[in-house]
Amino acid sequence: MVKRDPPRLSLSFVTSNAAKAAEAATFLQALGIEVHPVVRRLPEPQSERLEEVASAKLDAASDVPGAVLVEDSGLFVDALGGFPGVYSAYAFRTLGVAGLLRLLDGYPRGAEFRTAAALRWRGTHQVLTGAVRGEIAREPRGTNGFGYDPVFVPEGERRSFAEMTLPEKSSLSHRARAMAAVSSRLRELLARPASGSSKK
Ligand code: ITT
Repeated sequence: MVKRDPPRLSLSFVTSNAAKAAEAATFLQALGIEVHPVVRRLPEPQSERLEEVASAKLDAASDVPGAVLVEDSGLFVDALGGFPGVYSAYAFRTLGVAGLLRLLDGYPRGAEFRTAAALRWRGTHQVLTGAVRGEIAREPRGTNGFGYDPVFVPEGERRSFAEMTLPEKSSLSHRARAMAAVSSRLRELLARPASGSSKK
């Protein structure tokens, strides 16, 4: 029997955030998917749903040829009714991690990090998600990662994401879970070429 190598998959990942691209690329490359970062800030609509924001970002990248991946992530804090959520980038620029900690002073610390990834693949538009529950730390800890990593402690861990190596963060993270879903969907689409779109 002739043994065939699995087809080589390749995606352009469009983002303004180099650290995010590096995380996604490392994770997907380990699964045999080549990732080419395209550094660009895509317009984001005002929406309450990460999935809609990710979808709109993908539409805004219509000039990027071939298979294209974008994602939108957010930190949803229970005691703040899900804030900063879809406003996480704005809250990070304005309040910063210190401002978030001040808002949470005296409140329960439960939170969830979520990613919605939107993929354009052979004319289809797919939206896949990943999430991780955790807690907001009392003070920033660690120097790895980016954004809210110093204050997010994933469930079952004592260390913040910023105290973990990239492989450790990727064994648990919202982004890695969304990228794992992207990889599975790609394999399904390759096995059974799809038509139409799936936005879920
Ligand atoms: P894009 O160009 O891809 O939109 P961005 O940095 O604006 O890049 P998001 O809107 O998805 O990305 O991110 C919202 C905010 O959440 C932003 O301040 C990020 O730094 C932060 N963030 C996203 N993923 C994170 C992660 O894995 N760990 C810590 N902070 C994260």
